[in-house]
Order: sequence, then structure tokens, then C-alpha cells
Amino acid sequence: MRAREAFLLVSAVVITCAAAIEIAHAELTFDPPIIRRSRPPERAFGREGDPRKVKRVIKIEMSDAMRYFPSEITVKRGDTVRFVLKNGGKLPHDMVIGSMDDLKKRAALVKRGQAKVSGPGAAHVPPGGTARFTWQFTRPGEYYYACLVPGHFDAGMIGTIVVVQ
Ligand SMILES: [Cu+2]
Repeated sequence: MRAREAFLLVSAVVITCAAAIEIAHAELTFDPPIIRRSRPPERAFGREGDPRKVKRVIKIEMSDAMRYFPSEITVKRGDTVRFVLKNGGKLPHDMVIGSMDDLKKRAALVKRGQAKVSGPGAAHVPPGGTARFTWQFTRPGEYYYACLVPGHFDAGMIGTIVVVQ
């Protein structure tokens, strides 16, 4: 094997290992929503989006009927989306993106007063207020957005995000 081929092979192995470690780390740790990192951690459902690379703007309305409108959205893999939230109700509402498992865990923490809704992929919206955040969907699949104000998640304030190739 020539030196150049050997170098390429070693490089490929190193890069593959680094990627595998990063994926394992992202899936095994539960990042408390308050903690921010310098580089957006990649989760199963994507990562914090760069506001300069927004490709789509999606408006979502929240109501005291414990529903989002729309309650289902479809995005393309790789798209960076700016979510513009409007709370038309008299109660506060949240929008937090995640897998169903992740959202259930976060809802339980918020309910016990052990976490607040903030950080990447999440926003808390006061009555009559608006908020926005940017998210990049990096993997195809079905994910969710939910309101973690105690009682709202249980009342079905959940929407579905379908990420297509
Ligand atoms: Cu709510």
C-alpha cells in the first residue's frame, strides 16, 4: 500500500470513530434545556438552526383549547426553519421540539419544577405574546412539538413534525 493510500485509510477510520462517538454522546445524554453549548449539539431531531440560513418560516398559533394550529407540519431534511409562535390565549403556552420520549421526560421535569422551558428548539410564550426560534432538521423521521406547561401536555397539546428526505 502506498503512503498516500495508507494516509487516506487512517483518516477515514479516525473520522468514522469521531462521528460514532459524537452520535453516541448525543443520544445518551439528556441536555437540561437551560444549559447552552458553544456548538449546537445534534439531537435525533436536529440541531439549533443558524438564523442566517433560514429556508422556511412556519407560523404556529397556540390556543387555550390546548391545540396548535397547524398541528402537523412537513419539512424537508436539512431545512432550517424559523418558527414564529403566536399565543392567542389567556394562558401561557410553550413549544418544545423533540422525540416523544424526550418530550415526556422534559414534561415530567417541568411539572416537578426541576426545569424551565428555554434553550434551543424551545420557546415559552406569555398570553397574547409572540416568540420565535430557529431549528434545523437533520434526519428524516417523525418528531413532535409540545406544550410543557403543567397539564397541557397531558391535555394533548402536541403537534407532529414529519421530516422527509
Ligand atoms: Cu399550553
